[in-house]
Amino acid sequence: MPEIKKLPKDFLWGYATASYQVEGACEQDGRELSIWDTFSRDPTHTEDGKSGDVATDSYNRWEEDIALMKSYGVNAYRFSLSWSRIIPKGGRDDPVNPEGIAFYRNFILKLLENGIKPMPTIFHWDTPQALQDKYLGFLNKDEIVQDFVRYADVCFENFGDLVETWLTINEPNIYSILGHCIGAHAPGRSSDRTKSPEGNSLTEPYIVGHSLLVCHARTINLWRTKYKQKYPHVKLGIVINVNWGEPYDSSEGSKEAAEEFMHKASLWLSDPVYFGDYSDYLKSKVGDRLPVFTEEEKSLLKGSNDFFGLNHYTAYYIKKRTTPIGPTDFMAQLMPDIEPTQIGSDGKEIGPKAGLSWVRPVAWGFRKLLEYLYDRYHQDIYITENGVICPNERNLPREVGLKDQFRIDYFKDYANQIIDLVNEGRVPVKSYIIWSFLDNFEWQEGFTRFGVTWVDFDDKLTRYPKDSAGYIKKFFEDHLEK
Ligand code: GBH
Repeated sequence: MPEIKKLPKDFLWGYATASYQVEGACEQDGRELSIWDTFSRDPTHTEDGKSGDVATDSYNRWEEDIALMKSYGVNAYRFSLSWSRIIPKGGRDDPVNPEGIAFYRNFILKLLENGIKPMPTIFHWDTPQALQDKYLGFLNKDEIVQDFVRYADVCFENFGDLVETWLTINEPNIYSILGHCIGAHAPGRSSDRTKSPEGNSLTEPYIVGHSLLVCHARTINLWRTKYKQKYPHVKLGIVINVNWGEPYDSSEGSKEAAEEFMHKASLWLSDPVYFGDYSDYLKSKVGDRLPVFTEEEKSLLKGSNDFFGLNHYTAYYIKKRTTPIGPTDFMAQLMPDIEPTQIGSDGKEIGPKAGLSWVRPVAWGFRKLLEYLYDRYHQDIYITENGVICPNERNLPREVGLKDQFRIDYFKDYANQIIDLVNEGRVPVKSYIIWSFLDNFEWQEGFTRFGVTWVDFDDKLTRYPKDSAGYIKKFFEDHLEK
C-alpha cells in the first residue's frame, strides 16, 4: 500500500451555502425583502421562472440540515447571514430583529454542539431592498459603508464569541459585474435598456466594487479596534472568485492577455486588500472609470486580510481578442482586448462539459492558480468554494442523479491538488469548503443541482445524500491526521 499523504488535523473541510439560496422564509419572523427577493420574483429573471421565496426551506429545517451535515463527517460549515433578517430595513438607525439574532445564535450553537465550526459570511449579495430604494445600495459608498459596518457590528456583537473564522463579503467581483454590468443578478442594472431602465455597464461595476472594498476595510478595522483584543485567535477575510486564465498558446500576446484577464476579472478587488490600492496596471487599463481611494482607506485596506478566501471553479484559455464585440456584450466591453475560450490551440476542450456551460473541470488550473496567488500575496489560502454540476444533472431522475460520479471525479482531482501542494510545502491551504451542501437556488439559473445532497423540489423538499457525500466523507477520514 502506498503511504497516504495527510492534511493536518486542524484543516477545515465541509460544505457551503448562502442565505438567499437556501433559507426561504423570506417574510417570516420579521425578515424583510432583499434585492434578490424582488429581483427573482420577476419570472423573466430566472431560467425556470422561480424565485428563492421558499428555496430549500433551510430556515425551518435547520436542525434536520445540521444532523445531515454531521452524518457527512464535516468539521466546518460555511453559510451566510441574511442582512434583512437581522436588520430588516438595513440602515444604521433601523431596529435589530431579535428573532433573526436568535435564529442564527441557536444555529451556530447547534453547529458547535455537533463539532462543526461555523464560518459565516456577513454579506453574500442579499442587500436589503430598503437600502437599494433609499440610495441605490452599493452605488452610494458613503451611505452603504456606514450601514454595512453597523450591520457587521451587530453580527460581531451577537455571534463574535462563537465564531473563529469570518468571511466579510462573498465575491465582490461577481456582485459588481453581474449585478451592474450584465444585469443578470440583482439589482439587475445594465446599459442594456431591454434589461434595465437605468445603469451604466462600464462605470457602475467599478463604483460598486470600490464600495464593497471600503465596506470590507472598515469592517476589519471595526473588528481590530473593538473585538480583536477579546478574541485574538479569530481570523477574518474577504472571498474573491478567481478562475484560472491559461495563455491560449506560447505567444507573447496570449501571455499578456492571460495576465490582463487575471487582473480585470479578479485581482482588481484583491490587490487593494494586500497593497492598499489598485495595481498601476489596472489603473492604466481602466483610466478614470476607476474610483480613487482616500489615504485613510488605503491604509485600512492594506493588510486587511488574515487569509485569502478563494472561490474557484474552473479555467479558461485566454487569447487576444480577434472577433468584434457585440453592442450589448457589455462584459466583453469591460475587457475589450481579451477573449476567454474553452477550446485550446490544439483544438481540444479545456475540460469535459459539465451541467452548466461555464464550469468545466480543470484540476491542473487549480494548482496553477494556488501557486500564482500564493506567490503574489504570500498568505494562507482558505478554499471557501469549489464545486461542479454533473452533465444534464438538472433533468435527471433521482435514482440516476444520486450516482454523481462526475462530481466525485472532480472532487478527487481538485482535493488531491491541495494535498500535493500542502505536502510539498508549496502553498499553505487551510480549508476546503465545497459548494454545495445541498441542491439550491442557483441565482439566475433558478434551481439547479450543485449539492452533494439531492433535494426533491417536487416533493416536500426531501433530502437524499448523493454518492459524492459518502465519497468525500471517506476521503477526509483517510486524509486528515487523527
Ligand atoms: C459562486 O459564484 C457563488 O458564490 C455561489 O453563490 C454560487 O451558487 C456558486 O458559485 C455556483 O455558481 O454569466 O457566464 O459568468 C461563482 C461565480 C459567477 C459562476 C456567475 C457562474 C454565471 C455564468 N459564478 N457565473 S456567467
